[in-house]
Amino acid sequence: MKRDIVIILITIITLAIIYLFTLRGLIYIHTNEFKKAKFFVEYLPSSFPLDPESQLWNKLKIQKVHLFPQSARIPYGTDERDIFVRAAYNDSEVVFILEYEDSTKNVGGFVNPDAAAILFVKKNSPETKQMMGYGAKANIWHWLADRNFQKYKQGKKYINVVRELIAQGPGTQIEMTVQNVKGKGIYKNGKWKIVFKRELKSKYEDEFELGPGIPFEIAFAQWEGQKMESFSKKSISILRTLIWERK
Ligand SMILES: [Ca+2]
Repeated sequence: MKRDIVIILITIITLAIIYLFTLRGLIYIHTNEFKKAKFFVEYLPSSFPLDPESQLWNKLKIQKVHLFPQSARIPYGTDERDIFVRAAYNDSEVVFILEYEDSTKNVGGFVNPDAAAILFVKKNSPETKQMMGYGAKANIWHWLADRNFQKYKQGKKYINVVRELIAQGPGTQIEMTVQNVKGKGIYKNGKWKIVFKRELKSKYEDEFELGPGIPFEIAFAQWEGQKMESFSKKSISILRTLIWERK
């Protein structure tokens, strides 16, 4: 009996030590990445198609963005993942092309739709965590595979494939009354490729003006429909400083 208690105690202490080291490691990774993280938008003097497979995107550098399971709010995210992002602006528009592996094409039905999002928040705002803004207004572009299917496969032209949202902390997101982000996703060879596009100029009160000289931070999120992910059950990146490059 006494021996059993000792074994249980040793097991608990060992697990506690492993947990603390893992946690410390994660905090270290987050802190270090947070300090140096940047995301680049390249100047590309061309009109931007909505086609995720356009050859034009090959001119842009691909940036790997690591995602962590959302861990601040129940239900938590499930996985660490990588997505690959290209981005460009011209004199009137900005475009982001997201690409990531997904072994299942989920466009609704019995499971949730696959989805991805981009968040913008003004730099040096009160600390913004977990994608939805935190004491500071955020703009969110939320692409959904079911809407994508309805628009491009079922011909429902009036559907916005990307929801443009405003948020000021988790659970506060509301859809803007004017929707200005266009999007299109293609699923091929076990990968989603998604284009998000918007005019740099703001067309709505709470919509941010984007472009060089305006300091912003950016983050990305992804939901795997097959794992019934939606809302806070997602994988998210840390915030990165948005750099508008002009060579
Ligand atoms: Ca999926």
